[in-house]
Amino acid sequence: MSVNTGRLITLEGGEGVGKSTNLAFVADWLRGTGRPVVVTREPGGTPLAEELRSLLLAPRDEPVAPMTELLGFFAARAQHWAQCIVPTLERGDWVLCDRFIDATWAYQGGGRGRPAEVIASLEQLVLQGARPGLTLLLDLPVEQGAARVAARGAADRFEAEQSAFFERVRSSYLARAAAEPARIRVIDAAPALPQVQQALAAELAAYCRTLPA
Ligand code: Z5A
Repeated sequence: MSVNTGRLITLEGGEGVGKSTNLAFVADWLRGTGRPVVVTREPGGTPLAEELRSLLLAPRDEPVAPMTELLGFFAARAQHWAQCIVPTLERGDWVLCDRFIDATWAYQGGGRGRPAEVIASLEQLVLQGARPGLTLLLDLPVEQGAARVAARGAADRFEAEQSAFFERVRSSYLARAAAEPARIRVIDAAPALPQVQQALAAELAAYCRTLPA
């Protein structure tokens, strides 16, 4: 399956960087330029993928084997890709996705230490080489992200991890951005929201200028 992913934009980053907060801003910015946008998320984005999300994130007594977790994220992604993302792109609309393939590289690769060749082969199987046109990576020191989410209720299975895990996730995201600087744009998520959103708007404008009219 080959699909034009120029209209697929993803938002990435560690916990508490402001992805959910800024998702609506990015969607509004795109809609303000007349682009129809479907906003979605991973894991999730279809009824079945949302069920898989609940299974993947729920705290549980039984240890989750790293391979089970990795395959679970790809199972949810395969469903989301086939049933939501590809049909949306094929009809010419935009997709704005809260987390996508880079999260697997950062969390299961960097965080959990799953081998790169295993992730790469699953990525190839599910996405067949497709990558987002633009990835906005919100970056924040781990302790600042943790402080922002501290007020929230019960932690999910990932939020319960130690800071060393989130440091590996952050390093992995930044390494990917360094390797693909044209696609993955790093946004400093530490300043006040208006400043972060100004930076997001500048990246979106620059990206849209590169596309055919
Ligand atoms: N996961 C994975 O392991 N592998 C995969 O392939 C995929 C996902 C796809 C669920 O993700 C988990 O799945 C995730 C990785 C794993 N686990 N973790 N951690 P999620 O996206 O649903 O959950 P999340 O990362 O935990 O999201 P989050 O903690 O809600 O972060 P956020 O959406 O980036 O933050 P926020 O809710 O927008 O903002 C947090 C607070 O900060 C909030 O009170 C805001 O008002 C405040 N905020 C935001 N921006 C600012 C600024 N600029 N200044 C001050 N305060 C701010």
